[in-house]
Amino acid sequence: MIHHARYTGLLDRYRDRLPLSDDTRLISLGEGATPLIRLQNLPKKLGRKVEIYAKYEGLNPTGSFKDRGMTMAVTKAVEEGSKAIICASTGNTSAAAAAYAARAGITAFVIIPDGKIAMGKLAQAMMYGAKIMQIRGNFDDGMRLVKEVANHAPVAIVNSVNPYRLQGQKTAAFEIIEELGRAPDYHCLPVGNAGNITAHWIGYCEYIASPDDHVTGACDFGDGKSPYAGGSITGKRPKMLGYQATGSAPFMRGEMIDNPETVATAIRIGHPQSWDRAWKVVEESGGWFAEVSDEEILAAQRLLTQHEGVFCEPASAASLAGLINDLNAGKIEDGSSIVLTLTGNGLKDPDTAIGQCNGEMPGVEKATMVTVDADLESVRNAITGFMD
Ligand code: AN7
Repeated sequence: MIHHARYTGLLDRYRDRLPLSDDTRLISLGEGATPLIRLQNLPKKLGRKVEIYAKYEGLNPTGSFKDRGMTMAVTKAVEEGSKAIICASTGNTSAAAAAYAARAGITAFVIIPDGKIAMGKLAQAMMYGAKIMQIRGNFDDGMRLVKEVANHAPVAIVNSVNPYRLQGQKTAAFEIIEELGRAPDYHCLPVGNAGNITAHWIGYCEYIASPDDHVTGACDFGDGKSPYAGGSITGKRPKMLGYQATGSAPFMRGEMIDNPETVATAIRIGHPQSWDRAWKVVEESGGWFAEVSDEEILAAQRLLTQHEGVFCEPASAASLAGLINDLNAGKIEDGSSIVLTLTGNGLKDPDTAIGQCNGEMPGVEKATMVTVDADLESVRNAITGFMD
């Protein structure tokens, strides 16, 4: 007999640890179960004896980690009778909201910053059929408007202020623990609204009972201890490292900022929605926040593609850029295991990718590409040319 266990998404997989009942209609696209890729070349290149794993969230159905939270949030919105959802977004949330709304047969309204969203994400929102409002403003303006509008219209907010989003996103930590048999020593993430770093910590705290538990009551962010806390295994939880782009680094400045800028448009956010929670995560886990420059972000994106064959979007590369800085600064000891969350797929932002390789970027070699006639002779000559 053929053994078959069809994977049907993270809600079904982690049903016992999520706010679902047996008869809830699941709105799913088979999200989750993303690869945890051990980096083979970069640790050597960096000259360090550390284990680095990349959790490649860009392989979710709409190409980012947002699908984990959106399957949960849209499932609950539909269960509660909503016919429409709304979000503000730097791009990935809008793509995910649009896709899951289409799947559910409801309407998605999305508010995006005019001109500051990567092309792949805009293409997705359009194709999935969202009602798109481009605002002359940034993500933070959009977020303010979404909260105001939701008071006046019968729409469910699916930004990460919706608690179901973080419930879905915490499952990434479950998958990592199950694959490694324990938590890593360090977990590195890019930080925008700080929902994802918070969700990962919730996941780690629920799944791992810590023996030296100064964090009893962790995941209690003031709204009561998690009903899913219990601990499937005993062990250490990771130190959580949150990296921001220098021009969009309110956690480093210690206050909200009004005009965030960065090449990593996904994290061009000055007023993070999970401010207090993220501070608590970093403090409880013994981790830290740090900032990385746009140049470091782009260099890290190239390192991952050219030395590991892993293509993530710029915001995601902030996690590697920050890790490299912290390794070089001696903040992470040899023998450590480290997980990087690569939050989004490199295909989301083709303009930035091509811009890195068209010869216009200082210090970066132009992509090796020639245009030749469609005959054998020309192609043979081109190959000979490349070999020299
Ligand atoms: C690729 O889509 O906020 O710290 O509106 O798309 O949980 O906000 C995107 C965020 C990191 C930051 N990497 O995560 C949006 C949005 C990518 C992202 C983040 C985002 P949070």
